[in-house]
Amino acid sequence: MFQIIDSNGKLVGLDPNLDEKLLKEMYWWMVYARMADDKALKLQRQGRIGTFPPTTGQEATQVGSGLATDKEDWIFPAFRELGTYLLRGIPLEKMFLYFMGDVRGNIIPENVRNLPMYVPVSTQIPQAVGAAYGMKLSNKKNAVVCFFGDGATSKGDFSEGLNFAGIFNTPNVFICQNNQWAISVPRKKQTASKTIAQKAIAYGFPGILVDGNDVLAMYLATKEALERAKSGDGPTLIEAYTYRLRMHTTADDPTRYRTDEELKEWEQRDPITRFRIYLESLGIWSKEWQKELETKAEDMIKKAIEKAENIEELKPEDLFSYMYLEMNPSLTEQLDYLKKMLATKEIEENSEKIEGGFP
Ligand SMILES: Cc1ncc(C[n+]2csc(CCOP(=O)(O)OP(=O)(O)O)c2C)c(N)n1
Ligand SMILES: [Mg+2]
Repeated sequence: MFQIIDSNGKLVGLDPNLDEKLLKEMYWWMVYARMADDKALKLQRQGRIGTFPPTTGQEATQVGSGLATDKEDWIFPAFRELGTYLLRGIPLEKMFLYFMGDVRGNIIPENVRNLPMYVPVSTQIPQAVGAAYGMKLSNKKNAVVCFFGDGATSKGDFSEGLNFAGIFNTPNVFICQNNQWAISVPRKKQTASKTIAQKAIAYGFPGILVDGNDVLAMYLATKEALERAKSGDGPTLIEAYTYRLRMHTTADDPTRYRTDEELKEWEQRDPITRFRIYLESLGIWSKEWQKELETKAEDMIKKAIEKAENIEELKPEDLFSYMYLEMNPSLTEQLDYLKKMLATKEIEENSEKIEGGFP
């Protein structure tokens, strides 16, 4: 397994000699994503957002790979990539809106090349391959990073997508966040292969098993895979070996299917703690800086909640607003019908208030 720093924050691989600014940025995004995740869980428990899939424990996978991308690259996500979303420039209030069930959470800023979340497991994979093939045909020098979980690898879309990518040598980087569980199904019930990374061999391109809790290893592995993709050398599969420290979603109770010992073991490998220790050994981390980051994150999270909770309410007509740029005749007819219905309802509501009005 490719690793640069171990669970104790000790350098075990080649020193990548990354500049201090980048190291600090890595730490910041991980702290921000963890704190946003904490807050989202609380908001769900207070009934202020709906069902939500926490990312705690997987920050290094998401931040390391995300920071290796260029603005021009595209991201096809699953639904557990909060860290990548934030660092690519999607405001946190969008995430809150999404989990409040507000469609505007899915509207990605124009300059951000991230697709909205894909909840249907694995469906993003063939689409990410198609997009990359299109880029190849039009001689674009960018790449498509596609995220999915260990559970996604047993679906047909995974095989079809990776097979196509291998044959057509598409500029794809596939990142499997192997967090050991697909809801209550353990990784060993997903595939009989020893690793997920090795599946790449059968599709005819490289696969690499990476410590997904090591932000430096994830950064370097993704950077190299992106360089391969952009220089025409084709796809790479990265298996990010990590762990979901919390529940699958807020509707799940993991104590019903996994042990305390397992959880405790993985808590020892926390991606943020180990990176903090490493940064401290370089003289980059201090208590004061930590406080500074936490204050900044708290403030940003507070503002994001305020924005999401105070957004103008959607009107029933907005059901039609976001699917097509121009509506087709059948939808126009349906919208007219809805408007008439709403108008009638208004008349009925008013009539109840008028003495002698229709009951
Ligand atoms: C096609 C499809 N089948 C089933 C589900 C229900 N479902 C949601 S997440 C999930 C497990 C996904 O596991 P994994 O791919 O490992 O991702 P993780 O949740 O661990 O991040 C399932 C079965 C779904 N969303 N889509
Ligand atoms: Mg999983």
